[in-house]
Amino acid sequence: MKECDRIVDGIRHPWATKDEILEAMKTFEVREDDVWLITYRKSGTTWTAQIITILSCGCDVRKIDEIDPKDRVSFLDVLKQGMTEFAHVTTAKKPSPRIIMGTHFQSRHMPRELTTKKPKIFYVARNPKDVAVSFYYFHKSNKLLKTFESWDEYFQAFYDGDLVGGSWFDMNLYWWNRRNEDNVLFLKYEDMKEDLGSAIVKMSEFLGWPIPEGKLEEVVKHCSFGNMKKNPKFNYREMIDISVSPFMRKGMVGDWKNYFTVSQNEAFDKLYEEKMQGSGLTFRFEL
Ligand code: PPS
Repeated sequence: MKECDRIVDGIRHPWATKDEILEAMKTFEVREDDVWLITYRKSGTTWTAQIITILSCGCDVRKIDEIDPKDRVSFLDVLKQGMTEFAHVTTAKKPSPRIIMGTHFQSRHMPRELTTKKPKIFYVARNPKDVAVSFYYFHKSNKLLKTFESWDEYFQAFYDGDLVGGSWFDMNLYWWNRRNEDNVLFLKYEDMKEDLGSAIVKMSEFLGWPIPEGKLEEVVKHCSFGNMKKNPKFNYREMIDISVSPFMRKGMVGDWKNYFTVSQNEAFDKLYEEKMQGSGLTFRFEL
């Protein structure tokens, strides 16, 4: 059954982001030795989470295969099906150092202490046109999100920033403006796609978790789209109807060209220019 989403403080939230969660974020305790992964949805969360987890296991890829993504990725934002306790309650009880993955809150709803404490924060950004397409399929296949009648209807909602999680522009510009803080690493999906090895090295240096000699190639292979797609753990069957669209869909840069009409593309480019003007934040829309 598809449940309804709703607007709270001007931002659309999925049904699974309960009021209790939004309230708890105001006082959620952040620890200086936490590692956080923050993204706008469909920007490479699962991919980056996998890399961080491998780095946390000393790059032993056999160890990671024993870990279920559900057990390591603490999505604070939602009460998932089958969960008996809110993720923020479980996470508060975890010993340090905690790895807190997959938080999609806009700044006004994220834990307030993320502005006063200095945990390591990864922010991953992806060009908005590919995010839009990926998110479209996520709406179609996700058992709990609204299905749009058509791509055109969906495109308008994305353009208006009226999807769950709010505006792509607001979230990405907020974190871009914090990119120079020494505890923030701003990554781009397209850079990871172009040269995953360099991105992994950067991440390892940021964390201070070294890659054992000779292991980098193995980690790169393990985190390739083809390899992750083969792994049934990433189908998230309890949430996704994979007969509609798999979670690991295409994993590419430029798929938007198959969906944006010429007029949608022109309208979006105009909006993009207006919103991004003067920010210095740029994206590649093809590789
Ligand atoms: S979510 O639901 O917000 O957590 O989704 P998220 O994980 O952020 O994004 C899903 C998209 O990332 C792609 N993906 C990858 N691309 C390249 N390489 C690897 N290893 C990889 N892993 C996941 C995934 O396929 C989704 O993008 P699309 O364009 O839909 O394929």
